[in-house]
Amino acid sequence: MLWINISGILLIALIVWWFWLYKPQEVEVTNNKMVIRIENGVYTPAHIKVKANQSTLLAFIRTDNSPCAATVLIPGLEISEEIPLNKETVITLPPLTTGEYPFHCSMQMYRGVIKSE
Ligand SMILES: [Cu+2]
Repeated sequence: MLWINISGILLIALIVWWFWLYKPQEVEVTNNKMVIRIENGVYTPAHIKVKANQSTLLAFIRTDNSPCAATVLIPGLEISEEIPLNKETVITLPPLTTGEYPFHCSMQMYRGVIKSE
């Protein structure tokens, strides 16, 4: 019986951590360019910090051959870009006002966010 209680407590701790404590790591763009890898179902990095009012280059490299991963959409900026396999594809972001700009694949399984500040 004891292990049921222990695993219950561990499960609750995990849920608390996941929903309230976990903050994905943000990566700040340096030299106005950031390389984002698309592999194993995720964007790496997925949380990108850019400087406001300044154009930024995002270079996507896709090694994930899932067809869904082949399109990156940034709805807030009306950007939709095809990302061929194993080839660097550069998207130029216009100068952004402060805020958050989510980006995702065509089915929204791969997700990331650009934070401008
Ligand atoms: Cu997808």
